[in-house]
Amino acid sequence: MKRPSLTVLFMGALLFLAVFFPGRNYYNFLKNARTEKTQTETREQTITIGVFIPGITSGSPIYEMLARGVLSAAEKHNSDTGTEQATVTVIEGGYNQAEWENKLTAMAASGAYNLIVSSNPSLPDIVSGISEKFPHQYFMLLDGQMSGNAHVYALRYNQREQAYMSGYIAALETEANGGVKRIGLIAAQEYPVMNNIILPGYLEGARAVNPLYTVDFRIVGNWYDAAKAAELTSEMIRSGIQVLLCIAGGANEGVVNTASQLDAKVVWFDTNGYNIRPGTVIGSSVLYQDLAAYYQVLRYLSGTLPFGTTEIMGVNDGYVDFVEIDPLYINAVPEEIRKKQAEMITRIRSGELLLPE
Ligand code: RBF
Repeated sequence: MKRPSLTVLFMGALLFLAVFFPGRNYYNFLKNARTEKTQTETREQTITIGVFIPGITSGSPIYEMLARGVLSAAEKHNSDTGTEQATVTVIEGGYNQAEWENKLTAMAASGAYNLIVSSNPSLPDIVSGISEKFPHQYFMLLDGQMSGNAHVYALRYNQREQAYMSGYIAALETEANGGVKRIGLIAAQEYPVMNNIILPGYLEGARAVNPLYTVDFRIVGNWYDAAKAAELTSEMIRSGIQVLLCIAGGANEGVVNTASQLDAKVVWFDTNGYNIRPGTVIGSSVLYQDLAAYYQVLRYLSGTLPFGTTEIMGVNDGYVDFVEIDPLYINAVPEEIRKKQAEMITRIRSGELLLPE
């Protein structure tokens, strides 16, 4: 009888194994091992970033910039590395501020995020408690201040400069029309940065034009009630105010609509607002929070973010600005006023006018 060749014996053995041990055969084993390896590698390589919006993104320029900046940084990182390594999830905390701590705690407790990014001056207090419970969680807090925690990086803006530039243009415009030496500020709520930096900076800017200026400061009570903001605006305009600064998120709409109906002017804060109502918006004192989020997230992704510190960014760092190069600004504001505003900005840039926080 002819002896079976070695190859035939080997094939027979494989067939036997495949038929009688289907779940354990070598091919399945290899396939599983490969899948497991891929999953492990993916798990190790993915960098998950959770963005917590303390409020609602839409209508709040500072949050729109935050989300945009983080998403762009992840895209840039992924395209540079040719991977899908960085992923971003945006979670809105909503307008009920009492719920923010629980929502943020849930994000940290889930362990799903290598980094949690958020923004506003109330976050440091909330995060210091959460950080004690989840000491391995890393945070990036923009528009806030928190130093000395090795898992938290913070960045805030020089809002004395931002508010000063707003007060200056508001007073220049009011002066040009004559009338009461009073400008308006409509804020959604009171908070330390508002009361101790923005309001005094706005007044300081106006008083640099004329020391007799005062500010009529009114509070909406939340970041969304445009009808209430409209009511406050019309009261203020009827009392003689011609220019108002609004810092009220979604409620700003009520200020702009009413001002344009009653022929008053608005100074916009945080983003370029000239196109929101051309001719009514006569100033835009901006923060480049989109750039801040973008660059700081890229720094995080490259492992160079200085956790444990707060960085303060102002006009001369390129993060605070007053938008002058915009046809809508040029159309809305007489040259005489634009010239004076430009001179003041030049004094800040040259260091002649120092406005440290
Ligand atoms: N700014 C917004 O534009 N929208 C908001 O919903 C919003 N919510 C805030 C909630 C709290 C508790 C605090 C302290 C600030 C909030 N801000 C909000 C203001 C924001 O941090 C910043 O001061 C202003 O945008 C001016 O730059």
